[in-house]
Amino acid sequence: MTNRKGGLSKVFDYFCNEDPFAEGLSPCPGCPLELALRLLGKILGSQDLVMTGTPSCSNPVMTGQNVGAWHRLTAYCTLMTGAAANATGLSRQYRRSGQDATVVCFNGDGCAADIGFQALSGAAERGENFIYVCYDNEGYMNTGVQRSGTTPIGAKTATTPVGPKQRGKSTRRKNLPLLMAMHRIPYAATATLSHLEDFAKKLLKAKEKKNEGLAYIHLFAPCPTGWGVPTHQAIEVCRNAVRTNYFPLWEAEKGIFTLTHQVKKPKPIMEYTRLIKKYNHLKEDELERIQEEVDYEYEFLRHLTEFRKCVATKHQTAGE
Ligand SMILES: Cc1ncc(C[n+]2csc(CCOP(=O)(O)OP(=O)(O)O)c2C)c(N)n1
Ligand code: SF4
Repeated sequence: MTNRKGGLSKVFDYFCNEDPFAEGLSPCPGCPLELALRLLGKILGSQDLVMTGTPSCSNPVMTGQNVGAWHRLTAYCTLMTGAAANATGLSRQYRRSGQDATVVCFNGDGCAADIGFQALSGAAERGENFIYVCYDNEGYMNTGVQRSGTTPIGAKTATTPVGPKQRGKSTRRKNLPLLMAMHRIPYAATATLSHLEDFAKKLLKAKEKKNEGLAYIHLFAPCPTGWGVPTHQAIEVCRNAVRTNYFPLWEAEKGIFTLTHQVKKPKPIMEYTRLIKKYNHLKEDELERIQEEVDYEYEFLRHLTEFRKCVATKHQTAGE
């Protein structure tokens, strides 16, 4: 694969390992889940990769269907409540028996932010040695598009309908990646599928950092079926999420934040919502409210990135 200048394309440099997945997985048409899992396998390499997950859209891909496996990795699926506890057991047992293993606990946001949050937070605090990937499609998609803690304000779902008495979800989304970074784990990061190099670098960093404690990646991914996104535009939606600062790309190492992609002139939130039917009902004032949420969260994040300088200055003053 070559880029426009005839050299090796940077992004393909990261995907040199063999793809451990079979051809033709079966998420819904246009779903970026297949891309996410294939790339994860190619980037981390299948040699020591152990996947674990819970009931969700990613589950059939990991467990296979009927008697057929869809990949050649070691995989173990468990209950939503205990996802991170299960990954803890796996990674500890591999270490105890002296086997190299990169345990990746791959779950939806319903599991990560709500049903399995207690186990995830506990694993972060204890410093367990695995990678947790939250595949954030902003709802419980596998069971019919119910709202989750990461569903944003205003979004229409099966449990936050639009009608005379309700205008989609009435409360704001839980900022799960920030909550995870606040555990001051060795590594927490956001990623999405329009910025593959960024995702690849973060996966490799997570693999390295998980030897010091939990590494967490929050992967933003639209659900074409549940959000009403045209099947060819999921990646465009990811890109717009970054361009509007709806989903900024950052990483935090032990609580020190860095933006990994700077957006010079952020687009208005309308650029993001316009391709997504779950926001079709929103009027101007409702969009303004979402814009305020985005601006607040981004400003908060920006202040966190400034904190790095305070820490550096303090150390310099102390002569370190
Ligand atoms: C404790 C528990 N509650 C509810 C369910 C039913 N259930 C199965 S899959 C699923 C949706 C999971 O949503 P999420 O984790 O966000 O993953 P997605 O389907 O969106 O990929 C639910 C609620 C369950 N398996 N376990
Ligand atoms: S319901 Fe959504 S997230 Fe699940 S497989 Fe279909 S498009 Fe993907």
